[in-house]
Amino acid sequence: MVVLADEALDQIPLIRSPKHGSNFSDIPVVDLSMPGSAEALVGACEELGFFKVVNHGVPVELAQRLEAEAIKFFALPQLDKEKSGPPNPFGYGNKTIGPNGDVGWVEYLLFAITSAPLSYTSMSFLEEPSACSFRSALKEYLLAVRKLASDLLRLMAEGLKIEPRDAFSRLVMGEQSEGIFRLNHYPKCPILEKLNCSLTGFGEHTDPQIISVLRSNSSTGLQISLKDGSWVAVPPDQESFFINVLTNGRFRSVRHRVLANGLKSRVSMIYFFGPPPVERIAPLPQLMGEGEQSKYREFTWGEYKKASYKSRLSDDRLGQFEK
Ligand code: GA4
Repeated sequence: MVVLADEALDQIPLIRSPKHGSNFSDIPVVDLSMPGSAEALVGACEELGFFKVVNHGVPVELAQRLEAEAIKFFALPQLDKEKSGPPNPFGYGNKTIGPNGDVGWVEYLLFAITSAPLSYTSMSFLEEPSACSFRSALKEYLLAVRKLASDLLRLMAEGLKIEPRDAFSRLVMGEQSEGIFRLNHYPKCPILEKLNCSLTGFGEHTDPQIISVLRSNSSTGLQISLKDGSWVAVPPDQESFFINVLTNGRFRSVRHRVLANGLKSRVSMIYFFGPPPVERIAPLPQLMGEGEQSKYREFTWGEYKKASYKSRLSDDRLGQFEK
């Protein structure tokens, strides 16, 4: 066992993997400017549940502006940041993830997002007049990414030949739909340089929502798990978005984690799109084969979310709804 002489690190699992794990060059890429992008998107969802989007129409500057604001916030004295926490579940969090004992080498801001009209949970630091540039960067970014998610969900319906074309997008764009936005900062950790391992930044998990849109700076760290259970590193690309999708069993939601290698800090921003709490989660009849039964008993997003918050990050959250 490796013992780190830093109390703050004691609780965080170390992962014995080479610092710069092998890069995975086969991440499916969906180019929104190309004909056939709907089919490419469906293929990627079936195969991996994870893909990269290019030519997405979101100006790179929007993400860069928000990233710069986030860096300013995370550079504040710890006590100032903590005025916006602890997350219950929204607010500023440091090392603790969720309510059930998960920890990681990460600090973050979690916002609840309502879609129509767009609004987000307030936090103590956002009330300051000096947070005006943060607020405007956040709003513009959320609006642009919301449009991207809606385009992707329409394209998915097109690729699956589902009518109406907004069958998926309306689930997550309505007044009652529940979005979450997460700004993560994985700080440098110089002590790791000497060890041939990484710290868990964000432990392995699947996202409970329907679609998540991730953008990070150019630091490595994100890994996904392939069907054979092996972990591969996703090469960072600050100009693209990485998409994680879940739809009722036909598409899988990819298991992923973030490692903090200690050398360079990583900043990521993820917008998670969920439906309204009363929405029933069930396979679309159009996607079921003849005589095929759903593997799961019926449940609402509200019930699923409640169960999620009782779980640990790495738990199989769908398992308890199996028939
Ligand atoms: C994983 C995906 C999102 O980051 C998140 C996470 C949430 C949290 O950080 O509060 C959860 C986690 C996530 C699933 C299980 C529960 C809830 C932490 C946790 C242990 C914001 C989300 O919606 O679910």
